[in-house]
Amino acid sequence: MEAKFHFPDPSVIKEELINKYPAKVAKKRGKSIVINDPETVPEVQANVRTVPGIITQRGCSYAGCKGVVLGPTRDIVNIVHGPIGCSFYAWLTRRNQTRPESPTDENYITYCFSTDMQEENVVFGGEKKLKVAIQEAYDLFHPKAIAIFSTCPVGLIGDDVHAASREMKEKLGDCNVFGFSCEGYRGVSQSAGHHIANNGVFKHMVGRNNTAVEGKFKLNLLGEYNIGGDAFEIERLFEKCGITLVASFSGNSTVGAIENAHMADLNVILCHRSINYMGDMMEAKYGIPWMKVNFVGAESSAKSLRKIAEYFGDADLKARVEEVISEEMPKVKAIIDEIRPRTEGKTAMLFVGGSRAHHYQDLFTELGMTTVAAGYEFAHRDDYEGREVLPSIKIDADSKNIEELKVTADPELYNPRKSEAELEELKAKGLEINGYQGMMKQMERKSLVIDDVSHYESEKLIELYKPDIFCAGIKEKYVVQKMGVPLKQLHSYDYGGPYTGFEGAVNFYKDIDRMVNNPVWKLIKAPWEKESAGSLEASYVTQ
Ligand code: CFM
Repeated sequence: MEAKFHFPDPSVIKEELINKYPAKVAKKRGKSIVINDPETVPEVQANVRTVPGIITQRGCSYAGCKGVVLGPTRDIVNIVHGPIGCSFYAWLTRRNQTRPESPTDENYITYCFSTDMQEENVVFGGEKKLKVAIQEAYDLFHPKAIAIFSTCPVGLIGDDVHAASREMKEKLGDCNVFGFSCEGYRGVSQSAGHHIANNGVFKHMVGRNNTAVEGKFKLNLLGEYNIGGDAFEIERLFEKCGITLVASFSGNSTVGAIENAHMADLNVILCHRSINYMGDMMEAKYGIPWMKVNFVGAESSAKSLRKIAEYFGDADLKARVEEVISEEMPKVKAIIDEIRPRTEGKTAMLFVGGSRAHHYQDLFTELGMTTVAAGYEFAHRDDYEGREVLPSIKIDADSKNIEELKVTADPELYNPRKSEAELEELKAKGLEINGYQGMMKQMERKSLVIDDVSHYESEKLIELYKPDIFCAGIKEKYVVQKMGVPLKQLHSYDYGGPYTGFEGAVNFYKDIDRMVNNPVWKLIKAPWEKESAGSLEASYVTQ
């Protein structure tokens, strides 16, 4: 397909992005800014430390562990061991929704639990305070599980959150207490926290309940955190198709479901970056294959449902999936026909965490828009180039910091759900079994792929391409909008969503239409359009 957008010479753009940096920095950033070629995907430098002084979009390891992976499970009491700020900023800030089965069911998501570490605890140790906090939470709520999250000072002073958790677990008897060494500095980004969280959830939760689950087609949904209700829409589709969702990791999920997850026959992975470890470990221990799916985009949702039906290889399920798709698609098509003439040919840039910068390109394609530049904050090379590059990824000191669990087949529970031959057959049918192609093969030639984009680079990109929409987060939103370009938050969805499945696609089309066709943006003069552009301006208060 011919690109609708006429790409400017990307090497000139790349030069513009880095030429103001000191030579050493320019050299380093140059490796993370690549010109895409979907046929021969170039190597992207990813998952390396951000250059000090550069304004990054990234967060910390604690954010990835507590906020991202464990946070959305409603009946775990998540205690943050550390000063209050870390807890406060992880409290309800991700819009992950949950739906308890009854009004009396446990739901701690709205709470903010912290040990509120003070100077005294930093100097003399915080374990005593932590144990008191665990006891207090237990006495108040009697939860099934309490998880402890370490913030930076905890690692610095050497509090042993694991020993404290073990001691309290034994003392309490009917409450699963476990800790995470997910101090903010554990890795170069949130990504380290995802891995630490996967290890802990696998060790302390999965496999604790061997009760068989009823249902013919049983799967787990991995890497779906129910932001803006995304998981609800996927659950609706599964239910319509007759697919049984055993556990979701971890949007709209519960401790009980996760403990029972190994009874499923398939893991489908949405966000590869945050949870691929869980897929691999469950495959090794229980023989459950995983498959990459994408429920962002109407076409992708249809494709993913078909892949699931193909995996189970059941004629009735395949027929039911086709029925559901033909029930759902007409309303999507009707909206697309109305909106697409207004969005066709427009351009988008996406700079988000570790998977949405890829997935949301499908929705823009459905709107006839071109993604001119995209990148992840903290993904690894496999999320860009595809999992086939995994063996060639160099393990550096930062990644060595994070434990790689040695997982072997469970002597009793290991049961390969598909034989090698069956898996090969499914792969031949185009199912990405235990695989992920990454973002770049789907992007146009000459588009830019940028890892850990800096604030300066984003401003330059906007100035040079003047995209019709920029997708990022709250930190970027108002700066970008002051430049006359609407910004769609793809972390929190602003106040919108869900954006998954068919209903979600319709929501997204409408929101994007409203944003890119709003005349208000033309009334704003971007800094470089003002007369004084070029001279340095500053405002300060004088007496
Ligand atoms: Fe996965 Fe996520 Fe994302 Fe992510 Fe995140 Fe997120 Fe994200 Mo914000 S788990 S990598 S660590 S899809 S919180 S729900 S939106 S950066 S692109």
